[in-house]
Amino acid sequence: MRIVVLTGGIGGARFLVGVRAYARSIGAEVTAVVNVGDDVRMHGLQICPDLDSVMYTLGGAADPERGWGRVGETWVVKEELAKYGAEPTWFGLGDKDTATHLVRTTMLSAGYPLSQVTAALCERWQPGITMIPATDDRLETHVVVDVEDERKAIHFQEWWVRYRGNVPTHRFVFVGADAAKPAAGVLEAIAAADVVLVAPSNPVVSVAPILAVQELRDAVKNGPAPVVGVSPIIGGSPVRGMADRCLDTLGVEVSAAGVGGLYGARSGEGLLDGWLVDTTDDGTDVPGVRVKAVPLWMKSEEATASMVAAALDLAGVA
Ligand code: GDP
Ligand code: FO1
Ligand code: CA
Repeated sequence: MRIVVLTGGIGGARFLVGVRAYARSIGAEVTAVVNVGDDVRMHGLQICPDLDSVMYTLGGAADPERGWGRVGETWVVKEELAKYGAEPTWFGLGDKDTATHLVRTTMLSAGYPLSQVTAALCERWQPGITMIPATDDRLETHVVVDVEDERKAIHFQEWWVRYRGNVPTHRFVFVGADAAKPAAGVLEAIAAADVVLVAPSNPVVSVAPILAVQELRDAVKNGPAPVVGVSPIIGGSPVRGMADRCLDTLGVEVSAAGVGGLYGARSGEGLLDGWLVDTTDDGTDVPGVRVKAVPLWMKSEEATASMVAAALDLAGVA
């Protein structure tokens, strides 16, 4: 069996730990199509937070408390940059993490596409799945905000890390999405998939930028594989992260029904055949979509693998 997962960073990475475990138990192959909208160039380095969250988590090297970056990280580079007054000082580059960005930026500068760079980095981390960025082209999430009485678009990282999303926020823009093509291998993986899973990732700033690549979205929507999503919202709570702020901006209810409706039914204008919600959200209705309720707290690899089994069951491929 071939499983394709559309994923963001921390939530998606934890989900993929369960996907990998379940896939191993049945001899399935897993390809993760990873969001690049969070990517940013800082201090001359290309930083890919969602790719790195997935790579470090599956490589057993992620910091479990912070969720992003490396466990056992040190911050000498960050302190030294601050002593030069080198902006932005609000963004932290860990020393170990910096080595990843150096290798990545060197390879990109030499002309390798991000998909090949990612494959090269994964030779070290052996994530046990195939990781592909949604696109090799530039695609960045920017956020239209009001700061100091001025309306402007800032990078998603500035919105989240500098302002913690606590600024009047109007909309999210996926800069470059119109021209972006799926990265090498993405369309092939979707065409060969037995099932496409949408991870319990942030629907607005992790999954939407992936689907903003039109050919990628069309391939999922019109492809042969059933599409099942997993709700990132449990009992009206985003568990951790900023999904509530993002959904508020879109005027979408922070609920399993709200996010399910945002993705919509594949039989209509949307994407989903099935929608997995938590047991506290049993009774959730998404028109045109099969909904099933199972525990969705990713508290262990086993618990998460059970979610995956339920998702494949809902897809009719278990
Ligand atoms: P990011 O890119 O690092 O923000 O991570 P993702 O977008 O992949 O995932 C973040 C989302 O994961 C959050 O908005 C939460 O809604 C969701 N999430 C985190 N932990 C859990 C969990 O245990 N269960 C479920 N269902 N969702 C979770
Ligand atoms: N998050 C923070 O809250 N503060 C930081 O200084 C920070 C730096 C950083 C560096 C590399 C990286 O891969 C991620 C980093 N993050 C940081 C996490 C990141 O801002 C977001 O959590 C994700 O982009 C959301 O998916
Ligand atoms: Ca993200």
